[in-house]
Amino acid sequence: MTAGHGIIKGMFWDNVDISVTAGNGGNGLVSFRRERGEAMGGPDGGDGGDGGSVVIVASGDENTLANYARKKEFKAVSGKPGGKGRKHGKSADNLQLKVPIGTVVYEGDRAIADLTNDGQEANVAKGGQGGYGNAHFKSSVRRAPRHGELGQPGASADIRLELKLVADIGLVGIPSVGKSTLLSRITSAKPKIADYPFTTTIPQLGIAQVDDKRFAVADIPGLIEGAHQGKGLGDAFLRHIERTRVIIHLLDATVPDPVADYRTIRKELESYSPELSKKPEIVVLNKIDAVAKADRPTLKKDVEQRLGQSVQLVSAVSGEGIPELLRAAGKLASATKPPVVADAMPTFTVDELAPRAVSVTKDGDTFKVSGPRLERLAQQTDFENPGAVRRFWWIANRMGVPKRLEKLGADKNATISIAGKKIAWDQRKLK
Ligand SMILES: Nc1nc2c(ncn2[C@@H]2O[C@H](COP(=O)(O)OP(=O)(O)OP(=O)(O)O)[C@@H](O)[C@H]2O)c(=O)[nH]1
Ligand SMILES: [Mg+2]
Repeated sequence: MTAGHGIIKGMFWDNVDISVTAGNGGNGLVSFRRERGEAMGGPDGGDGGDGGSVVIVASGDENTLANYARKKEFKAVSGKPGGKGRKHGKSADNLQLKVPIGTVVYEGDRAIADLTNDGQEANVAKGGQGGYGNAHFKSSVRRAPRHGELGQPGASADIRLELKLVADIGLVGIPSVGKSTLLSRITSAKPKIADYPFTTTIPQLGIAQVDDKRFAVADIPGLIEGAHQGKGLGDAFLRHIERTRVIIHLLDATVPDPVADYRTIRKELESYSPELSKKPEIVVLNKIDAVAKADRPTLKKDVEQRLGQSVQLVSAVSGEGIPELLRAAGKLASATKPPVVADAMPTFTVDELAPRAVSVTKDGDTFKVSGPRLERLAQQTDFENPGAVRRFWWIANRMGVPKRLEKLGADKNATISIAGKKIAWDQRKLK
């Protein structure tokens, strides 16, 4: 599946790669009150504001992913630094990226969010937390803390957005069997209809009413043998029926061998995905108006025998057999759960709930320390500031890091790498 193949085949953007970066947290301020007659007042540095996250939001107002076709990088705003007088820096707003309902968000091959409802959100890059100002570190024993925290960097991620229409019923078949004619018959959609193959180049959606229930029906471009290798319009459009509940497989009753067409399509469905080929299916012989009444029972029987399953006879043009087909499809759809691609909504930041686990490894002359909590602390530590360094090592000590460094043979000149920073290990700071 190539990204954005839709531009060639009719400007229907349904697959885009973008990169997102959240805003950094604002730095906490180190400052002291200045009052008349006092050499130095208490610490009054405020906390930094949080950076904005990048949030993908499903919206009924959007139909394609075209907004993401040209612009590829999206950055949320950073939080403001803390101010004097304990002034809290302003937190930044989240950057909201609107996408059509039915968009699946991928990171690599993993689907991380499946936005099937209007307003549903996925936070794909969490904004950095603001750092504490020095006022925060004041205590009865530490009246004049000279360090604050740096803001935490915003998370970033490369993600792929894929639009998969959310339909109950998907129409499949080789070109010109009458899929679009059927869609126009059962819904108010007005797809293009013509007697040449590949008339439909972009998926179409319509709503069909069956008794008191409504069903979304998706009409997709015709498939031919070798579609999974890119023949015809290829098979990438099948993603739009990946989560339909039911497939209506349309055959042309007027061709010499509709069963051969059936097998061709089944093979393509199977090579696209085993899940897709397992969906409940209704097989339909269309264009029955063009078959003499007397020949219809024999045709039905013959096809059913060769397929080993029942088929329905309809005419999308005259309307014959359509109510029966709709009722059967509606019943099957109601009885089948819609498949969900992904329902987890993780974010790409270090997990704050992660255990305090740290790992210490040796790589040449450097000692690598990793672990979500300590890494976050390191990101927020200004290693030029002695007070901040003391706090870092105090916490690292409680997590058992120095002991493990010693075990690996680190001495007081050792260089330690953590969260992309190279820091010195000065044991004296502990004592
Ligand atoms: N006689 C008859 N002709 C039909 C019927 N349904 C469709 N057709 C004709 O078949 C031709 C193809 O119809 P489409 O609906 O465009 O077929 P399609 O399956 O959507 O084709 P692609 O979009 O190319 O995959 C058109 O000329 C239609 O008028 C039918 O029930 N009876
Ligand atoms: Mg069509």
